[in-house]
Amino acid sequence: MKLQELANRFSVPGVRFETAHGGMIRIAIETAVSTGELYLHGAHVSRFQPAGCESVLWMSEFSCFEFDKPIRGGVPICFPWFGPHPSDAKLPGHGWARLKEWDLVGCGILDDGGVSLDLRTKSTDFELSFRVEFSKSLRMVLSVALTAGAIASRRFEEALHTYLRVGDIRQVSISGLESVAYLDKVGVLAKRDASGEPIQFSQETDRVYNETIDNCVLNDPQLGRTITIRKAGSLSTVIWNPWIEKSARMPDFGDNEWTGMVCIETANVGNNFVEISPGQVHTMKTEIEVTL
Ligand code: TA6
Repeated sequence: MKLQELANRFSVPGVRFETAHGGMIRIAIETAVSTGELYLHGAHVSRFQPAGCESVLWMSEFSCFEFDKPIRGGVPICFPWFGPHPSDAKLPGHGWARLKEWDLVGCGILDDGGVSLDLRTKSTDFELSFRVEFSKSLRMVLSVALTAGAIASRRFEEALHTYLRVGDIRQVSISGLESVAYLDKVGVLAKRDASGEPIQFSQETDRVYNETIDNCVLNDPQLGRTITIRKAGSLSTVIWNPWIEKSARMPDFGDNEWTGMVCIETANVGNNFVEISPGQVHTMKTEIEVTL
């Protein structure tokens, strides 16, 4: 749907449709409770800022805005696999959902004056719905069903790969996963016991915590805030900071940007894959809330 059609069909106070980087259609939200942005490319939330707070999501200054590439930062939707494809290296990392042009199918005003957006996309096998609520907090709901006529169940992995802005990664801590064992993906894949303490960062960190329904709290002394990441329908949480060498290897990630971000990803990956049968809908939710 073109810009003018969108504006005509979804005329809601505080919602603006614009052509942004790379000619991509971006939805800009500006209300009394928060501001935000979402690209139809990948249904990619790229900005969220509650009133009275600094921006919450991190975006790379070097992100590509090309239709065959993912946007770097914000909240990429990883689906139906996480990381490299298990058997075909030619397929895009983290699946195809973040490379699709999603359709906006709904736009409304929330009780608190925020804005809700409803987006959809599909493939041969799956139908995806994504609801984003730009409220005092950022709420995202990813729902997955099999396409009509499916006769067999199918498995998938998924992640809302949220990039959060931090003052300095070397000063932050993440609580909520102290009692959860994890898969360490840095170097040789290794299972690690629960650390028993909040996560702090002094090197490249790439961890998959499985069998956890716990919320996480990011404590950022430099920005003087905590960010709570709540979740439902998710058994995995992924924690990532690329640190120095990996940042330098990524063309869409500035060499010095690693100090200002951390990923806390609400997911179902690895042994926590999801399997749904025809007629079933699986929903994964996350809420990101800032406390000053
Ligand atoms: O979620 C962490 C991770 O799987 C890392 O291993 C790193 O590859 C990151 O995702 C970013 O992946 P991308 O394909 O977006 O560069």
